Amino acid sequence: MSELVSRRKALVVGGGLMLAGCDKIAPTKPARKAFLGAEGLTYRVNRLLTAHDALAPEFTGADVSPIFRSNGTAHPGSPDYARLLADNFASWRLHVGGMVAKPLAISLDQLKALPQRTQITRHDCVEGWSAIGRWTGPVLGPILQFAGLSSAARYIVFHCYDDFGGTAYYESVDLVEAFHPQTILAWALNGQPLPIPNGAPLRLRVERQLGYKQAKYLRAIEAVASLDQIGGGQGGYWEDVADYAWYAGI
Ligand SMILES: Nc1nc2c(c(=O)[nH]1)N[C@H]1C(S)=C(S)[C@@H](COP(=O)(O)O)O[C@H]1N2
Ligand SMILES: [Mo]
Repeated sequence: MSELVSRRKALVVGGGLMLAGCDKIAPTKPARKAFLGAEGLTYRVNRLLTAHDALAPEFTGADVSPIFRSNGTAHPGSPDYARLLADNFASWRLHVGGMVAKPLAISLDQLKALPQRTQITRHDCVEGWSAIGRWTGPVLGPILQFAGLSSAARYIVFHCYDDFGGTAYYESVDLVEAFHPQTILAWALNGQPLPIPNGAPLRLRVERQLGYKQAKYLRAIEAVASLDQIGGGQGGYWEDVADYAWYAGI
């Protein structure tokens, strides 16, 4: 943090000096404000990416598991989900809200029209099984930026369609994971639309994290400054009910 402050100061001084040289040809104040605003955002996003950029291992097509088993919910039981399924998710929307300037409601077709990433990764469940799958979908970071993520947001919460005994499944990650290049919203597994047991129509893949973070049946994404008011306050369904660690890497 202190390094961040001192580097910011250095940049402010640098910007000031540079602009001081241009005093005679341009009004300095508005230019300086614009420069610092854009630089501040880019710098912070860059800092998040470069300080925590380790990639999860990726595999080849030959490594893909013949069967990718299902765990937890295999079919959300709610009438809402049944209705979405009935029209093959044509009326499904991913809501992006909370601390964003431009809340979004994105259709499956719109998600598929974005630049896609495909990655073959290993899923590790804490219950003691693993499977390798090929996942395809848009990278999450640009979607958050497009929605105008507030600079006061600290966590991204994923709300799901399924529940256990009336408690909805949810998960959350910090901005380092949210903007990681392998964090995608997957609509395909092994080249096919997600099967219902694996989270149709859309699930999170946050590849440096364990199985329970890979939220299935996505309904909404919410940017928040604190997790205190979400669910039981521990950042996820299993974190709330079974003391799973909020951040436990593979
Ligand atoms: N919405 C939702 N997401 C979920 C779960 C769930 O029950 N509901 N189970 C989690 C757990 S513990 C694991 S291991 C993986 C399982 O994903 P799979 O069913 O595709 O194997 O999904 C995770 N995401
Ligand atoms: Mo799991």
